[in-house]
Amino acid sequence: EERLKTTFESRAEKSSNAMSAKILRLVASKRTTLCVAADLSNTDKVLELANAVGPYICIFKTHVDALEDFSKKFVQELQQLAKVHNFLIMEDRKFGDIGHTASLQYGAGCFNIADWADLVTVHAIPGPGIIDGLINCLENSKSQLSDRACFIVAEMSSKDTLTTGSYLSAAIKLAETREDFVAGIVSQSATGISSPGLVQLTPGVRTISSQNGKERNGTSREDGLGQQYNSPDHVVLERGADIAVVGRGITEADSPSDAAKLYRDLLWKAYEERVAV
Ligand code: 6AU
Repeated sequence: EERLKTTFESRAEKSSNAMSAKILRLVASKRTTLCVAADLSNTDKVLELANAVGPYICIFKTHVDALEDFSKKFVQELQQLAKVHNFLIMEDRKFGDIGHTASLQYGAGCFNIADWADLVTVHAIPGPGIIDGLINCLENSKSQLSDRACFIVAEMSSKDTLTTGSYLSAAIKLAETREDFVAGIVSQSATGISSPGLVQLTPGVRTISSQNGKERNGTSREDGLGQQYNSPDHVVLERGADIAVVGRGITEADSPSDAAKLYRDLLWKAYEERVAV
Protein backbone atom coordinates (compact mmCIF):
# COMPACT_ATOMS: atom_id res chain seq x y z
CA GLU A 1 0.00 0.00 0.00
CA GLU A 2 2.74 2.47 0.99
CA ARG A 3 4.86 1.36 -1.96
CA LEU A 4 1.99 2.16 -4.34
CA LYS A 5 1.52 5.65 -2.87
CA THR A 6 5.21 6.47 -3.24
CA THR A 7 6.35 8.50 -6.25
CA PHE A 8 8.60 6.93 -8.87
CA GLU A 9 11.33 9.46 -7.94
CA SER A 10 11.48 8.31 -4.31
CA ARG A 11 11.26 4.66 -5.25
CA ALA A 12 14.23 5.13 -7.60
CA GLU A 13 16.26 6.35 -4.61
CA LYS A 14 15.28 3.29 -2.56
CA SER A 15 16.04 0.84 -5.34
CA SER A 16 18.86 -1.65 -4.94
CA ASN A 17 19.03 -2.49 -8.66
CA ALA A 18 20.71 -0.05 -11.06
CA MET A 19 18.34 -0.82 -13.94
CA SER A 20 15.19 -0.53 -11.85
CA ALA A 21 16.43 2.88 -10.64
CA LYS A 22 17.09 3.81 -14.27
CA ILE A 23 13.57 2.74 -15.34
CA LEU A 24 11.91 4.61 -12.45
CA ARG A 25 13.90 7.80 -13.22
CA LEU A 26 13.11 7.54 -16.92
CA VAL A 27 9.40 7.06 -16.22
CA ALA A 28 9.41 10.06 -13.86
CA SER A 29 11.27 12.41 -16.19
CA LYS A 30 9.50 11.40 -19.40
CA ARG A 31 6.15 11.18 -17.58
CA THR A 32 5.09 7.95 -19.23
CA THR A 33 4.40 4.49 -17.85
CA LEU A 34 3.51 3.05 -21.23
CA CYS A 35 5.27 0.00 -22.67
CA VAL A 36 4.31 -0.87 -26.22
CA ALA A 37 4.33 -4.53 -27.27
CA ALA A 38 5.56 -4.80 -30.86
CA ASP A 39 4.00 -8.14 -31.74
CA LEU A 40 4.60 -7.80 -35.48
CA SER A 41 6.32 -10.16 -37.90
CA ASN A 42 8.38 -7.78 -40.02
CA THR A 43 11.35 -5.63 -38.94
CA ASP A 44 10.38 -2.57 -41.04
CA LYS A 45 6.97 -2.58 -39.34
CA VAL A 46 8.60 -2.84 -35.90
CA LEU A 47 10.96 0.07 -36.64
CA GLU A 48 8.11 2.16 -38.02
CA LEU A 49 6.10 1.47 -34.85
CA ALA A 50 9.08 2.30 -32.60
CA ASN A 51 9.52 5.61 -34.37
CA ALA A 52 5.80 6.43 -34.15
CA VAL A 53 5.30 5.58 -30.47
CA GLY A 54 8.84 6.43 -29.28
CA PRO A 55 7.98 9.84 -27.79
CA TYR A 56 5.23 8.35 -25.61
CA ILE A 57 6.81 5.20 -24.16
CA CYS A 58 9.35 4.19 -21.52
CA ILE A 59 9.85 0.63 -22.79
CA PHE A 60 9.57 -0.91 -26.25
CA LYS A 61 8.90 -4.64 -25.96
CA THR A 62 9.89 -7.10 -28.67
CA HIS A 63 9.43 -10.80 -29.52
CA VAL A 64 12.30 -11.19 -31.98
CA ASP A 65 11.63 -14.89 -32.52
CA ALA A 66 8.37 -13.88 -34.23
CA LEU A 67 10.21 -11.84 -36.88
CA GLU A 68 10.55 -13.23 -40.40
CA ASP A 69 13.59 -11.06 -41.26
CA PHE A 70 15.59 -10.50 -38.05
CA SER A 71 19.03 -9.02 -38.66
CA LYS A 72 21.88 -7.28 -36.87
CA LYS A 73 21.04 -4.15 -38.82
CA PHE A 74 17.51 -4.21 -37.39
CA VAL A 75 18.94 -4.29 -33.87
CA GLN A 76 21.25 -1.35 -34.60
CA GLU A 77 18.38 0.70 -36.03
CA LEU A 78 16.16 -0.11 -33.05
CA GLN A 79 18.94 0.91 -30.66
CA GLN A 80 19.33 4.16 -32.58
CA LEU A 81 15.60 4.89 -32.18
CA ALA A 82 15.87 4.03 -28.46
CA LYS A 83 18.57 6.68 -28.14
CA VAL A 84 16.70 9.32 -30.16
CA HIS A 85 13.39 8.85 -28.31
CA ASN A 86 14.85 7.80 -24.94
CA PHE A 87 13.24 4.43 -24.28
CA LEU A 88 14.53 1.05 -23.10
CA ILE A 89 14.30 -2.18 -25.07
CA MET A 90 12.79 -5.28 -23.49
CA GLU A 91 13.02 -8.62 -25.28
CA ASP A 92 10.08 -10.61 -23.95
CA ARG A 93 11.91 -13.93 -24.29
CA LYS A 94 10.35 -15.50 -21.18
CA PHE A 95 13.38 -17.72 -20.53
CA GLY A 96 12.28 -20.85 -18.71
CA ASP A 97 15.07 -23.42 -18.74
CA ILE A 98 17.97 -24.47 -16.52
CA GLY A 99 20.66 -21.83 -16.00
CA HIS A 100 23.16 -23.33 -18.44
CA THR A 101 20.67 -23.51 -21.31
CA ALA A 102 19.20 -20.06 -20.59
CA SER A 103 22.74 -18.65 -20.62
CA LEU A 104 23.27 -19.98 -24.16
CA GLN A 105 19.87 -18.73 -25.33
CA TYR A 106 20.63 -15.29 -23.86
CA GLY A 107 24.14 -14.67 -25.12
CA ALA A 108 24.54 -16.88 -28.18
CA GLY A 109 22.50 -18.08 -31.13
CA CYS A 110 21.32 -15.89 -33.98
CA PHE A 111 19.61 -13.34 -31.72
CA ASN A 112 22.38 -12.68 -29.16
CA ILE A 113 19.83 -10.99 -26.89
CA ALA A 114 22.37 -10.11 -24.17
CA ASP A 115 24.16 -7.91 -26.67
CA TRP A 116 21.28 -5.47 -27.24
CA ALA A 117 18.25 -5.92 -24.94
CA ASP A 118 18.33 -3.71 -21.84
CA LEU A 119 15.71 -5.94 -20.23
CA VAL A 120 14.45 -9.50 -20.63
CA THR A 121 11.59 -11.51 -19.14
CA VAL A 122 12.16 -14.74 -17.22
CA HIS A 123 9.81 -17.39 -15.90
CA ALA A 124 10.32 -18.30 -12.25
CA ILE A 125 9.67 -22.00 -12.83
CA PRO A 126 13.31 -23.23 -12.87
CA GLY A 127 14.14 -21.40 -9.61
CA PRO A 128 17.15 -19.11 -8.90
CA GLY A 129 19.48 -21.07 -11.20
CA ILE A 130 18.01 -19.32 -14.23
CA ILE A 131 19.07 -15.94 -12.83
CA ASP A 132 22.57 -17.25 -12.13
CA GLY A 133 22.68 -18.52 -15.73
CA LEU A 134 21.86 -15.09 -17.17
CA ILE A 135 24.38 -13.36 -14.88
CA ASN A 136 27.01 -15.92 -15.82
CA CYS A 137 26.37 -15.18 -19.49
CA LEU A 138 26.89 -11.44 -18.94
CA GLU A 139 30.10 -12.01 -16.98
CA ASN A 140 31.51 -13.68 -20.09
CA SER A 141 30.21 -11.07 -22.55
CA LYS A 142 31.05 -7.50 -23.47
CA SER A 143 27.80 -6.16 -21.95
CA GLN A 144 27.99 -4.61 -18.46
CA LEU A 145 26.01 -6.41 -15.77
CA SER A 146 24.78 -3.03 -14.48
CA ASP A 147 23.25 -2.20 -17.90
CA ARG A 148 21.09 -5.34 -17.91
CA ALA A 149 18.26 -6.74 -15.78
CA CYS A 150 15.33 -9.10 -15.92
CA PHE A 151 11.65 -9.07 -15.02
CA ILE A 152 10.25 -12.21 -13.39
CA VAL A 153 6.95 -13.37 -14.90
CA ALA A 154 5.11 -14.09 -11.65
CA GLU A 155 1.50 -13.99 -12.80
CA MET A 156 0.12 -14.20 -16.33
CA SER A 157 -2.81 -12.33 -17.83
CA SER A 158 -4.32 -15.30 -19.63
CA LYS A 159 -7.51 -17.12 -18.72
CA ASP A 160 -7.04 -20.10 -16.37
CA THR A 161 -3.31 -19.42 -15.98
CA LEU A 162 -1.44 -21.77 -13.65
CA THR A 163 0.49 -18.89 -12.04
CA THR A 164 -1.59 -18.84 -8.86
CA GLY A 165 -1.30 -19.49 -5.12
CA SER A 166 2.04 -20.76 -3.88
CA TYR A 167 3.67 -20.46 -7.34
CA LEU A 168 2.80 -16.78 -7.48
CA SER A 169 4.10 -16.04 -3.97
CA ALA A 170 7.28 -18.04 -4.58
CA ALA A 171 7.89 -16.17 -7.85
CA ILE A 172 7.55 -12.81 -6.07
CA LYS A 173 9.87 -14.03 -3.32
CA LEU A 174 12.41 -15.03 -5.97
CA ALA A 175 12.28 -11.50 -7.40
CA GLU A 176 12.61 -9.88 -3.98
CA THR A 177 15.62 -11.99 -3.02
CA ARG A 178 17.43 -11.50 -6.34
CA GLU A 179 17.39 -7.76 -6.87
CA ASP A 180 21.03 -8.13 -7.90
CA PHE A 181 19.59 -8.90 -11.36
CA VAL A 182 15.81 -8.50 -11.05
CA ALA A 183 14.39 -5.04 -11.83
CA GLY A 184 10.74 -5.95 -11.76
CA ILE A 185 7.84 -8.36 -11.84
CA VAL A 186 5.31 -9.12 -14.58
CA SER A 187 2.02 -9.55 -12.75
CA GLN A 188 -1.66 -8.67 -12.57
CA SER A 189 -1.60 -7.42 -8.98
CA ALA A 190 0.73 -5.87 -6.42
CA THR A 191 -0.28 -8.35 -3.71
CA GLY A 192 2.85 -9.68 -2.01
CA ILE A 193 5.28 -7.21 -3.60
CA SER A 194 6.98 -5.12 -0.93
CA SER A 195 10.32 -3.91 -2.29
CA PRO A 196 9.97 -0.25 -3.42
CA GLY A 197 12.52 -0.70 -6.19
CA LEU A 198 10.76 -3.56 -7.97
CA VAL A 199 8.77 -2.31 -10.97
CA GLN A 200 5.40 -3.95 -11.67
CA LEU A 201 4.82 -4.47 -15.39
CA THR A 202 1.22 -5.37 -16.23
CA PRO A 203 0.05 -6.65 -19.64
CA GLY A 204 -3.52 -7.28 -20.74
CA VAL A 205 -4.40 -3.59 -21.07
CA ARG A 206 -6.82 -2.19 -23.62
CA THR A 207 -9.51 0.48 -23.62
CA ILE A 208 -13.04 -0.74 -24.31
CA SER A 209 -13.42 1.75 -27.15
CA SER A 210 -10.31 0.53 -28.99
CA GLN A 211 -11.65 -3.02 -28.71
CA ASN A 212 -15.19 -2.25 -29.78
CA GLY A 213 -13.88 -0.06 -32.58
CA LYS A 214 -12.52 -3.23 -34.11
CA GLU A 215 -15.66 -5.15 -33.16
CA ARG A 216 -13.52 -8.11 -32.29
CA ASN A 217 -15.66 -9.70 -29.62
CA GLY A 218 -18.45 -7.29 -29.05
CA THR A 219 -18.02 -6.16 -25.46
CA SER A 220 -15.93 -9.16 -24.39
CA ARG A 221 -12.69 -8.27 -22.68
CA GLU A 222 -10.83 -11.18 -24.25
CA ASP A 223 -9.16 -11.84 -27.60
CA GLY A 224 -10.51 -15.33 -28.30
CA LEU A 225 -7.15 -16.97 -27.50
CA GLY A 226 -7.14 -16.54 -23.74
CA GLN A 227 -5.84 -12.99 -23.38
CA GLN A 228 -7.88 -10.97 -20.86
CA TYR A 229 -8.02 -7.17 -20.84
CA ASN A 230 -8.48 -4.47 -18.24
CA SER A 231 -8.65 -0.70 -18.66
CA PRO A 232 -5.62 1.57 -18.04
CA ASP A 233 -7.35 3.06 -14.97
CA HIS A 234 -8.13 -0.33 -13.50
CA VAL A 235 -4.61 -1.77 -13.80
CA VAL A 236 -2.98 1.31 -12.24
CA LEU A 237 -5.52 2.05 -9.48
CA GLU A 238 -6.80 -1.44 -8.61
CA ARG A 239 -3.97 -3.75 -9.66
CA GLY A 240 -0.86 -1.74 -8.80
CA ALA A 241 0.64 -1.55 -12.29
CA ASP A 242 3.66 0.75 -12.52
CA ILE A 243 4.17 0.16 -16.23
CA ALA A 244 1.32 -1.04 -18.47
CA VAL A 245 1.94 -3.12 -21.58
CA VAL A 246 -0.28 -2.33 -24.55
CA GLY A 247 0.05 -4.32 -27.76
CA ARG A 248 -2.88 -4.61 -30.14
CA GLY A 249 -4.70 -1.67 -28.53
CA ILE A 250 -1.99 0.42 -30.18
CA THR A 251 -0.68 -1.65 -33.08
CA GLU A 252 -4.17 -2.17 -34.52
CA ALA A 253 -5.23 1.48 -34.11
CA ASP A 254 -5.62 3.67 -37.20
CA SER A 255 -2.86 5.85 -35.81
CA PRO A 256 -0.53 3.99 -33.40
CA SER A 257 1.09 7.30 -32.53
CA ASP A 258 -2.22 8.95 -31.49
CA ALA A 259 -3.24 5.79 -29.63
CA ALA A 260 0.08 5.69 -27.74
CA LYS A 261 -0.36 9.33 -26.74
CA LEU A 262 -3.88 8.57 -25.46
CA TYR A 263 -2.77 5.51 -23.46
CA ARG A 264 0.16 7.49 -22.04
CA ASP A 265 -2.20 10.25 -20.88
CA LEU A 266 -4.74 7.85 -19.34
CA LEU A 267 -2.03 5.89 -17.53
CA TRP A 268 -0.22 8.98 -16.23
CA LYS A 269 -3.44 10.51 -14.92
CA ALA A 270 -4.20 7.27 -13.06
CA TYR A 271 -0.67 7.22 -11.58
CA GLU A 272 -1.03 10.82 -10.36
CA GLU A 273 -4.32 9.89 -8.77
CA ARG A 274 -2.69 6.88 -7.09
CA VAL A 275 0.16 8.79 -5.51
CA ALA A 276 -2.07 11.89 -5.11
CA VAL A 277 0.58 14.41 -6.12
O1 6AU B 1 -1.92 -6.11 -25.67
P1 6AU B 1 -1.75 -7.44 -26.37
O2 6AU B 1 -2.69 -8.49 -25.86
O3 6AU B 1 -1.77 -7.32 -27.85
O4 6AU B 1 -0.25 -7.92 -26.04
C1 6AU B 1 0.19 -8.26 -24.75
C2 6AU B 1 1.68 -8.49 -24.71
C3 6AU B 1 2.18 -9.66 -25.55
C4 6AU B 1 2.42 -10.77 -24.54
O5 6AU B 1 3.51 -11.59 -24.89
C5 6AU B 1 2.74 -10.01 -23.25
O6 6AU B 1 2.09 -8.75 -23.38
N1 6AU B 1 2.28 -10.67 -22.01
C6 6AU B 1 3.16 -10.95 -20.94
C7 6AU B 1 4.50 -10.41 -20.84
C8 6AU B 1 4.78 -9.02 -21.07
O7 6AU B 1 5.40 -11.04 -20.39
C9 6AU B 1 2.74 -11.69 -19.85
C10 6AU B 1 1.38 -12.02 -19.72
O8 6AU B 1 0.97 -12.58 -18.72
N2 6AU B 1 0.53 -11.65 -20.71
C11 6AU B 1 0.93 -10.99 -21.84
O9 6AU B 1 0.09 -10.67 -22.68
O10 6AU B 1 3.40 -9.28 -26.16
